[in-house]
Amino acid sequence: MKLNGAQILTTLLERQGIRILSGIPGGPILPFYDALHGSSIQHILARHEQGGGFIAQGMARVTGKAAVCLATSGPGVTNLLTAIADARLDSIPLVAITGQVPQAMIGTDAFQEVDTYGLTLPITKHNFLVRSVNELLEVIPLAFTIAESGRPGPVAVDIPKDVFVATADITSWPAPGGRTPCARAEDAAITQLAALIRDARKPVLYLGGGIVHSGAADLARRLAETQELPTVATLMALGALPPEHPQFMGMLGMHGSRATNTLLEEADLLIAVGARFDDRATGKVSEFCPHATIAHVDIDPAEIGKIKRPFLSIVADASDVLTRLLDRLSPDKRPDWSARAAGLKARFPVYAPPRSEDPLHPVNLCRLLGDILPDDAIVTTDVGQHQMWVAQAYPVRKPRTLLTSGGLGTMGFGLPAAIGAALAAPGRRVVCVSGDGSILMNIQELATLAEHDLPVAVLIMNNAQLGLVRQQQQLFYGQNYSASHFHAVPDFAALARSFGVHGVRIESGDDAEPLLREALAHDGPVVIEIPIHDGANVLPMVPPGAPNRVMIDEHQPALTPA
Ligand SMILES: Cc1ncc(C[n+]2csc(CCOP(=O)(O)OP(=O)(O)O)c2C)c(N)n1
Repeated sequence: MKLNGAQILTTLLERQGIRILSGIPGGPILPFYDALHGSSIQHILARHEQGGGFIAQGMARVTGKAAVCLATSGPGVTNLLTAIADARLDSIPLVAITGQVPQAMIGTDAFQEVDTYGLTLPITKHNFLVRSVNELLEVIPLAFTIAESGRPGPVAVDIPKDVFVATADITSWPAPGGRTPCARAEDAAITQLAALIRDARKPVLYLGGGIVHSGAADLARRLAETQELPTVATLMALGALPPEHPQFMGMLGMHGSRATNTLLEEADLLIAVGARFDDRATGKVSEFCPHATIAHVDIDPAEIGKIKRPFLSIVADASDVLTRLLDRLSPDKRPDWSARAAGLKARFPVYAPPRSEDPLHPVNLCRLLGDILPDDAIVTTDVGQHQMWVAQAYPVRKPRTLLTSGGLGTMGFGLPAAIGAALAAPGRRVVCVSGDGSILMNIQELATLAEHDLPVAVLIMNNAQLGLVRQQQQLFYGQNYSASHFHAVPDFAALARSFGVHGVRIESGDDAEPLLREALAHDGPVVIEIPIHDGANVLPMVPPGAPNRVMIDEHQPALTPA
């Protein structure tokens, strides 16, 4: 069968099981859009390539499967870079397919030519420049295999226009790519880890995003239960254990609770699984878990010893390690340590004034959202104070129900990621919690949302500020508020309506609960703007670079600058 490159790519993606992809067309990639026209694949027309990239990320983060985004050469590619880099830092399987000028014009400063290969090299797990139509048969399945195998990540595939239009005789199709099994952990290492746990008096289980990627949350919960292990999570692992679980201590690090960070100070064994000792989690690394022996389980050998040298390391899939570890350990009790953890947890809850006094306090709003939404609702966030309030106070009960830009911390992530989540999980309620700064970074995707009439609610906590910046300036820069306050803030409800999206504004004197319930009951897309105090801070907070025991909290709200 004679097919051109665009038709071959379309068939390869169909055979991969791709049902939906997102992007924006342009010259060099137009042959592919032409082929897509007759395909079963639904194309979501984003309004900015970064939006398209985050729509794909939303799909990938909900399903765990690689999702696809498209961009044309030049500005299409440069617009997409942030979403690719974001996927790299959070280990999200993404296949970014980009059009390139014809090969004969590469290197001539042709119209809309950029070196996509060069630009994506440092921000992808792997990247390809396809040089012939036959190469597509090898490269496309391989791109999916690389994106999903081991530690997931983004793969960029740059395809020159002449490759799209060249033809080839196809006699057979390659098998679709996909996750390949990784090497099993050594028996001896698992036995050693079991012994460390058995001998520990004050062990703590430290879960990172790898637990979610590996689908190992249930195994981690069983380990925590059978061994009485107090368990802490990074931002990316929230949902691995439900917040009310007796062993769950919440998020650690810069905005973790005093209870969590204090417990880690006392631990004698730290079992890190799928976690990368990120600086937001560890604080000053040399003083992180000062009394603990460290065991580090990670699928990526590059993570072992990158930040903290472990006593024992196991390079393997978390599911494999935890399954075999559970087989080796009989149930154990640590009543003193459990009581210490429970006591700290009870003593240092996340601070909020009583709801009746201050229903619009952001922590109370996040709790209220948790009361209203079903357990399987998907919450996305943007980046800033609102993100941290969600992490601290919204009850994330299941893996893959909180989608947030953890590693890159990209403002503008939330709305398009919510669109992707709604596309990938039809029938589920999706809420994007955003700030008045972040939402403007991809506000154009309200048009995409309106076009597809998806059940996405966008809740904007409006403090007329870049709140997290203002907070740092208040605490660490002598209240020198440089470029953190907005003097022109749009009417977000009216803006939403102009996009064809239902818009609601809750006023500060309103009874928030019934209004929020009513707005969230709206079937289609809705934007809910809520004014919040412009002085509210995310507390506790560990000053950047300080050890985690140095926490500013509501009793000590400000520091003078160094
Ligand atoms: C693309 C991008 N630019 C800049 C930053 C730095 N930054 C981090 S938080 C923040 C403020 C976010 O403001 P807003 O979205 O209103 O949220 P708030 O903190 O007020 O809740 C800024 C500017 C960033 N994370 N991402």
